[in-house]
Amino acid sequence: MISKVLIANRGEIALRIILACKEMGLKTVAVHSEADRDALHVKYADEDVCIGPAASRQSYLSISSIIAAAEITGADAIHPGYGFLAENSHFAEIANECGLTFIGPTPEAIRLMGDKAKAREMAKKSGVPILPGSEGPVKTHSEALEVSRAIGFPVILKAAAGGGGRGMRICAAEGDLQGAFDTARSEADRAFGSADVYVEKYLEHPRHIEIQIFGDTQGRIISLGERECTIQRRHQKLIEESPSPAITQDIRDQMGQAAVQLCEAVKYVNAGTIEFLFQDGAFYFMEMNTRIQVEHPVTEEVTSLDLVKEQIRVASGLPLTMPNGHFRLRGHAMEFRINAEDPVTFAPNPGRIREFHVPGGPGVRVDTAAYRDYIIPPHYDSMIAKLIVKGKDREETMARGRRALDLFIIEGVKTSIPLHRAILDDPRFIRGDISTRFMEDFEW
Ligand code: MV4
Repeated sequence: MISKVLIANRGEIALRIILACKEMGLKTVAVHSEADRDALHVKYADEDVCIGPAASRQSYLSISSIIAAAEITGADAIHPGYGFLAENSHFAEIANECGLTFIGPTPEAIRLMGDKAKAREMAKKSGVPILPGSEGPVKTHSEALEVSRAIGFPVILKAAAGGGGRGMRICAAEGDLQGAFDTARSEADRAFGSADVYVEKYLEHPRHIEIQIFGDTQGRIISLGERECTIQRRHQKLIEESPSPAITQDIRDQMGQAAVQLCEAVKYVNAGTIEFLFQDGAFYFMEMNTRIQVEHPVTEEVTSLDLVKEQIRVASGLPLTMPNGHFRLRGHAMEFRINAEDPVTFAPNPGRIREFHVPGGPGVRVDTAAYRDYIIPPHYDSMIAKLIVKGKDREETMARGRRALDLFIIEGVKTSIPLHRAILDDPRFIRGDISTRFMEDFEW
C-alpha cells in the first residue's frame, strides 16, 4: 500500500495531487526549485525538499534529484502530474526499479505511445479509424511523395517522436513536399533526437476531441466521455468543455469504444487520453497522452469522479470505483486556462500578483496555486489558474463562465481573462460552430 506520495511537479497540479492525498489519508512530499521556495505546494505538503536551481532541467526534470528526495523522505510512490517527467518512460522505469510506485502507466505503455508513428500503427491494428497516410515513418522524399500522391494533397508531415503540434509541416501541393520533408526531419532531429516523420492526409477544419480513459490492474478499461479541446492557439489549449456540442451519443459510444479497444491492445493501466480529429461526422485517431491532463477537471465535473484519487487507487492495485455498465455524462462543464500573459500578443507576463480574488458561487471551481503577493517566476509555464464552471446545460455553463470571469480579480500581471470573456460573447462559439482555425479568425 502507498502511504507517502512524492509529487514531482509544481503549481496547480501539485496542489491538486496534495488534495487527493489528504482525502485518502496519505502523507505528501513536495519537491521544489530554488525559485519555488514560496510556492503553495511547498506550504501544503507534509515535507519538502529543494531539488535544485530554478532551471527545470536542473530541478523538476532532474531524475536523480527527485529519486534522491524520495529516498531521503521515505516516500513510497511518485506522482508526476503533467508536463516535466510525466511522459518520460525512463523516469517511470527508474522509479519502479527503486521500489517506488509510479502513479501512472507502465514504462512500456509510455514508450510505445510516445512514438506517434507506432501509436498510429497500434490504433490501426486494433480497429481504430486513422487518417490515410504512411505505414510507419517515411525514410526518403520519394517515399513521402509516393504516399502523398496516393492519398492526395494536402498532407501533413509529423515527427514520430513529437506530439502536441511540435515538429509538424503542412504540404498543400507536390511542390512543397521536398522542402517540408527536409525541414520537418531536421527540426524533429534537433527537437526530439529522431528525424523520423510520417505522412497523413491533412484535414482543413477539424475539431480536436479527446476521450478520457482509465484502466486498472484487474484489466478493466473504461471510457469517461469526451472533452472538446478545439479552442487552441499555437497548440496551447485555451478552453475545454464536456460534453462536446458536436458529439451525439452514438458518436460518443463509437469513440469511447475505439479508445477502449486501443487501450485493451496495449493493456493500458491508469489515466490516459486518446486524441481524435473530428470532421464531417467522422473521427480519426491522432495520438495518445499517457498522463493526467491539465483539463481533467472538466471530466470530473460531468462524471462526479475524482480522477487523481482513482489514479492513486489504481496504482495501489485497487480496482476502479466506477460501477460497471454504461457511463453517462451529467450536465455540462467548461474550463478556461488563465495565463499570466498579454491577452493580445500572448507574450508571458510574469511578476508580482498585487490583488487576487477568485470567484465562487454555484457551479464554480478554481484550481490554482497563486495567491495575493505571489511572484510568478519566469522559468515555468504561464498558466496561473484554471476556472472550471458547470451547469445543467451549455447555456447555463456559459452564463456562469461570464459571471465568474467578470468577478475574477487579478491585478499586477496581465492575464487571458479578457480574451476568455470575449470568446464567450462570440456568436460562433455560442453556437458551438468551431474548428481548430477558430483563433486565427478571432477578432476583438
Ligand atoms: C492534424 C491536423 C489536420 N490534419 N493532422 C495539431 C496538434 C497535433 N497533435 C496534431 N495537430 C493537427 N494535426 C491532420 N492529419 C490539424 C492539427 C492541428 C490542430 C489540431 C488540434 C487542435 C489545434 C490544431 C491547430 C493546428 C493544427
